[in-house]
Amino acid sequence: MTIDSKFQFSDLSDQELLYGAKTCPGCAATIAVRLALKVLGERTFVCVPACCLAATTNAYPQVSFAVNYVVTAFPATASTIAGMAAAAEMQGLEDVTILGIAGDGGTADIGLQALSGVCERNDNVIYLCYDNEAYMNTGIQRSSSTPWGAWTTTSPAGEGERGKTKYRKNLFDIIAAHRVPYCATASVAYPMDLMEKVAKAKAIKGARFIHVHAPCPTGWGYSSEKTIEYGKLAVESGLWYLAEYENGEMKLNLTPKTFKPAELYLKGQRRFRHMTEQDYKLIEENRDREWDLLKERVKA
Ligand SMILES: Cc1ncc(C[n+]2csc(CCOP(=O)(O)OP(=O)(O)O)c2C)c(N)n1
Ligand code: SF4
Ligand SMILES: [Mg+2]
Repeated sequence: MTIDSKFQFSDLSDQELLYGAKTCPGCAATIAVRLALKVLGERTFVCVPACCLAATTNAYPQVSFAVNYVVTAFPATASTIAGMAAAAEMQGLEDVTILGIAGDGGTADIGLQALSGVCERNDNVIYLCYDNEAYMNTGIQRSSSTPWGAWTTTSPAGEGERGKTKYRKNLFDIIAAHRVPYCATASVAYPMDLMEKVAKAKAIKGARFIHVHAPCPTGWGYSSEKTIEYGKLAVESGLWYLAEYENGEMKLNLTPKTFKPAELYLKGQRRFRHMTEQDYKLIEENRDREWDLLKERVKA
């Protein structure tokens, strides 16, 4: 499945603004950030909270970001970038992009209140959430973005326990409900679509949010060369979707005619290895309910 993207390889800068990060091989978080910075360019001021990205891009005396970069407290990405945007405005810096980058825990859980404030005030920032579906940096604890049934150290699976017992929070819907100028989901497995969305966000003023699905070989339990394969399978099986909210309207960038079986995505990952046929079925039923709701909103 491909998406018609206006973003072309010829648009791609060969300038590297993120390199030397000490992430695990196959880490999608760094792929997302590297691609985003290629689009945003060197006049970008970045803020990252405690998360894998912060832990792996500051191995003293090295810093992996070749742009201005600050690390903030776990809940404070949105409030820090709000302050950075205000400072940039006071200094008359009109050619800069203020970019917050945080994990799913830092965004959907502890950072959500500050992010809601940014969206409500329509602060002039881009917020990119790389979603590896758990708190990876601290040893794989569940977040509100961890999918149903996934094993984590705080949602165990085994005798009588079936992994996470709650469905994930829909961050895209939450941010869109703030009526921000631009909000999108993306995946590292669809890099042109991801970069087109970053380019679109760059050209818009106000609060912009991009939620990037970011497979994690270490936390999900698969071998590192399969990151893009799993990213694609998530979309092809309908367990992640590519969408945009712009000018008050929701749009799907890719609608699979038929979904691949969820089992294809789930069965090779260690975090789902306890799952049964019945679990796959429940996941597909929930997927279908979610897609029905999604299609209704796109029609409206
Ligand atoms: C107030 C506070 N609570 C807990 C922590 C410990 N902590 C640091 S990073 C992290 C998890 C981050 O998860 P996520 O945002 O999903 O990023 P990831 O590690 O997955 O990249 C936690 C719990 C902290 N730094 N500050
Ligand atoms: S644990 Fe996952 S998100 Fe963290 S550095 Fe390793 S691959 Fe990347
Ligand atoms: Mg995470």
